[in-house]
Amino acid sequence: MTETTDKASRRRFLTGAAGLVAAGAAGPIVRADDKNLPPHVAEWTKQLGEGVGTRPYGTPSKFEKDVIRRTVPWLTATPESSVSFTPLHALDGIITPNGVCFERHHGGIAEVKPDDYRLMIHGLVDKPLMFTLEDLKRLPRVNRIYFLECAANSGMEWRGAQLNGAQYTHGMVHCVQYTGVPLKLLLEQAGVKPSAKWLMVEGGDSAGMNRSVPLAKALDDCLIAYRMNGEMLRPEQGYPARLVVPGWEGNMWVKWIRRIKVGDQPWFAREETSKYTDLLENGKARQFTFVMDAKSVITSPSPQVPVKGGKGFTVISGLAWSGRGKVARVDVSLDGGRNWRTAKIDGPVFDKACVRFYYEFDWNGEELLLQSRAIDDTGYVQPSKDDLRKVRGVNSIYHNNGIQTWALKKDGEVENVEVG
Ligand SMILES: Nc1nc2c(c(=O)[nH]1)N[C@H]1C(S)=C(S)[C@@H](COP(=O)(O)O)O[C@H]1N2
Ligand SMILES: [Mo]
Repeated sequence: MTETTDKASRRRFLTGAAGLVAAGAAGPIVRADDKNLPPHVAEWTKQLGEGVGTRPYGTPSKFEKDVIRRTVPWLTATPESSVSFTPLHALDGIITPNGVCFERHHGGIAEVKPDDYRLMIHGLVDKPLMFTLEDLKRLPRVNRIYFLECAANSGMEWRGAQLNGAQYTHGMVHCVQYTGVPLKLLLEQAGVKPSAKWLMVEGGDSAGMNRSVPLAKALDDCLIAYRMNGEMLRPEQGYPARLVVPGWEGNMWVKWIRRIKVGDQPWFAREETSKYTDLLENGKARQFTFVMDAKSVITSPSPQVPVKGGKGFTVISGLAWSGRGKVARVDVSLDGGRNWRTAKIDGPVFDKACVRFYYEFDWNGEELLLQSRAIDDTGYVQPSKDDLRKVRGVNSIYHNNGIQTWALKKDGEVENVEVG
């Protein structure tokens, strides 16, 4: 077969197949270096691949090397007290792969030796207890899928559109399956005294991060988790054990957890009252804003993943979550919030976990203003950024769950914008 007839027959083949493919996705493939494309035998088909055991702990394909946690260097003074963001734009489904879960540390990653790990429970208890990691693993365990969102997620967006990418505007969230011991079980073993109302929870990192957690929450659904997505916690996520506080702000999910002191009032660590409050317009501050309200974001298309191939059949994909319960519905708008349509939720819907939503439509190639809003099973509707500013002002950093707008331009590029 000569080059010319070869190309011509392939073109005929592609034209014939085009009807099967959604509009916009297909087009004649004409490339100079087409030796890997049908009807040729691709280079990877002509030789044996690497054998088993050459990759004892697998990593993603080298062609996915850009799907990584990223930082915004100007956000913080030091990398030890900083944040890296989940590449939400490049993921799908509801589970965040362990290697790309965002990290937030105040004193760097503690490298805790598992044999030297201890969890102490003391204070207003009948019997102070000390658990080793092996002790924790001997106890009954549960598996739960929960999102974790830093209270500062979207914090740079209070005064207007800032960061160009879902990874940066919304990437301080992850959702994994935890395996661990219900905290209730440990507290029951210690025997909590009737006067007890609060726990002081402390981490073993150099920040000695500590937080006050109401006893009622601890007895309700908190876990001492030692696994995520089946494997042991990653060092970045608190190896070998962390507190899981479902639906509540990330700073309470103390990593490398080493101590729980039971008390009758909140502890209020040095940093806690000063930092984790929301400053309002009138100079007052919101406090005890533990729950993360319903929120959503379109992850694709978004600034880091423009629409390729022009108009035609297009899938909008996004994530929604609520710290108050289940996501009941997600709406999508193509016109900046004037008209809303119900999105399709696909995959499991768990309490206080992310859900994946899709909206499929035929893009006419005109500019659109893409938005999503989450509605949870308490009836709460995710507010617009302006409605949120009316009650909170713009001075706070925390708890920005306003509706995100992406402008989809005619050339397929996407930009972070605000609508009035
Ligand atoms: N010991 C300890 N626990 C910690 C922190 C910390 O710096 N030290 N950071 C907290 C904050 S502010 C958040 S948002 C979450 C982040 O969890 P991740 O790193 O698993 O994403 O951990 C929390 N737990
Ligand atoms: Mo956080």
